[in-house]
Amino acid sequence: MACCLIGCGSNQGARREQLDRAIELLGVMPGITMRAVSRHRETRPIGGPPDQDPFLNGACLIDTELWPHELLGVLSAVENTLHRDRTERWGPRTLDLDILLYDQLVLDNEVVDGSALTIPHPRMTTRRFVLEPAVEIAPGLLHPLSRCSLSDLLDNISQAHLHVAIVGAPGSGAAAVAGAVADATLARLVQAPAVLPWRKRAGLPDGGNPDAAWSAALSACARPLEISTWPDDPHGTVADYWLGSHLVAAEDTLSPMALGRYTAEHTAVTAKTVTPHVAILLRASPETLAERAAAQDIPVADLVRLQDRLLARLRCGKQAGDRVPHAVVVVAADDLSRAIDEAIAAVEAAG
Ligand code: A4P
Ligand code: MG
Repeated sequence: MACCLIGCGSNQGARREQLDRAIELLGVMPGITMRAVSRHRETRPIGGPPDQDPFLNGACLIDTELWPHELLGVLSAVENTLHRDRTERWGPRTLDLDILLYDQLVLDNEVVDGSALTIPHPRMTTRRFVLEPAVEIAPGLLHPLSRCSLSDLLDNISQAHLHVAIVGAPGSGAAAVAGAVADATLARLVQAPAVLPWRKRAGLPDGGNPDAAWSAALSACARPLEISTWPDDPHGTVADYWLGSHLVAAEDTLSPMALGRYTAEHTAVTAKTVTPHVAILLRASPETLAERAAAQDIPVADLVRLQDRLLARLRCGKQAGDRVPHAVVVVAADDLSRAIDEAIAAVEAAG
């Protein structure tokens, strides 16, 4: 028996009746026991076509004997009964039922019989319209990647000054995405004052000391994020880098002795800085990474490994230490304008 959290939304037709009917239908399905239902809240549409009507969003908690893909099939059947139209992604809908959590299971785009499933729901950690109803019925439920409770995740996006980091391997477009997110949300933009010395693994062109180059880049990038000088930004802050990337890249580059020194320095320096509440990781396909590697004259395997390791570190949540952002959204970065739309939607969803 698995305990599952389901997100419910509607912004077309008789929204409240459709949501109530969906809950009723779910509760009588074989293999499902309804445990708790939140109240419905009106929310403004995030992403998708402009001029959509407001949503009603809620959540329910079920026990189920169904496997994840069987449960997805049941949710789709209930959506279809209530006349769900799937012509447009993030388009208006009579009913949307998403699996948010399925016990502590983690699935990354697992395809069974043509339908793909990602659990936990990949965009839930920055979505107020998901977390508020979820916290109402299951505040202590643990999100298996961040290792945070739902209540902690809601607190995390409810900061007076949200700090967002756009993260990616070199050439991922983080600067362009951060600039566009800052423009759209009126957040203050923090641009990396120094590049990661990661590309210099084969030796510094100027013959300098590689350890010194790593330290210099770290302190230059830490300075704008220092707590002591952190200004009050009513619309929050967006940085086009994350200091954790420096450590991930160093682990892949420095000798064990140099890495030991650098890790201690990294811990001391980052302790004085603001940890991002939200990270948006730009993930490119192997084909795009190959193009970028060629353009930057870097072996493609290095770029692939760095991206994988960044993803792994961010997905460890609290297990990787308390300086890892609690909300992480992975955005496909092959098409920059689409990545920008997704990143803006992820940040706006917190508001
Ligand atoms: N899929 C993968 N993982 C899951 C999962 N955990 N739960 C696949 C459910 N489905 C999952 O979904 C597309 C495909 O996602 C499915 O075939 C399934 O195999 P869909 O419901 O047909 O289409 P969609 O909902 O338009 O796409 P998506 O990507 O699920 O959208 P989201 O992220 O659910 O966002 N604003 C407000 N205020 N309130 C909302 O409820 N919802 C959305 C939809 C956007 N903006 C919103 C709201
Ligand atoms: Mg959906």
